[in-house]
Amino acid sequence: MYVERNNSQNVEDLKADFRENFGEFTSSEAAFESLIGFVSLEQLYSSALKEISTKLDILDDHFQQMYKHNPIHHMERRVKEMRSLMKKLKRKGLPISTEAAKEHIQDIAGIRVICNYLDDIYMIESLLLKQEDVKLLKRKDYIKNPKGNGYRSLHIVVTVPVFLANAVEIVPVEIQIRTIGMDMWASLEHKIRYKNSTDTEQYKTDLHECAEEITAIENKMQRIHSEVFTN
Ligand code: 0O2
Repeated sequence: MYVERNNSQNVEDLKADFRENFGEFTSSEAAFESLIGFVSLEQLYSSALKEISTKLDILDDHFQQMYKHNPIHHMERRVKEMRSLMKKLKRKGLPISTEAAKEHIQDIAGIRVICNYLDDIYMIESLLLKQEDVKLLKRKDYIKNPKGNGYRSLHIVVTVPVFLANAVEIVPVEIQIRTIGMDMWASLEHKIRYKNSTDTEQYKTDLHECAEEITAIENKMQRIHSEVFTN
């Protein structure tokens, strides 16, 4: 099952984003060209997301057929909003251009794969990386090495070819693979962090404890699941 985070912006939002960054362009024609470029970029990265999602769907279906187990609970995918993309380019001191975005930003296309059990995470990763058209660019294992605040998730950036009418583009996709528990934790922590209120500090310890408790429960459930269903 997919949850599509629909980031398509309306015309007024697009105009506002461009007005904000208009100083970067030498003329209105250059700004217009750039706008067109960003719109095509969105389509390219959205196609890459479809390619990766289909691969993951096929793996999940085949796993169910072979072992009566679905490793994937659900998936969420999104193309980064143009506004956040421009902000990220600025933050990194890069020009507001599709060339800079393509070269330096690896999370324009993002997919979150929510798995049922801990072992499913690494199994999905390994099956995906075995596919010869999928190449690993970057890997961060925040499960083996959780972040200080308790955040856990496996992050990989892979490239996948997208076959267009007149070319083949090799497009990076960021994949975050995590369990239902890790996802529940990350959603709450993200919401609290972006609430921007001064009293969010007080939840840091609680959240850290939650992360440890979730880890303990997930390890226990993994052990039970493996004992019952392996053999
Ligand atoms: P959004 O809205 O989810 O896209 P980068 O920032 O990508 O250039 P880096 O350091 O490689 O560089 O990023 P990393 O560590 O792989 O993490 C990027 C994404 O992971 C974040 O995206 C979050 O989605 C998620 N993430 C990382 N750390 C945390 C955390 O402590 N809490 C939560 N809830 N999520 C985290 P963005 O861009 O922040 O936002």
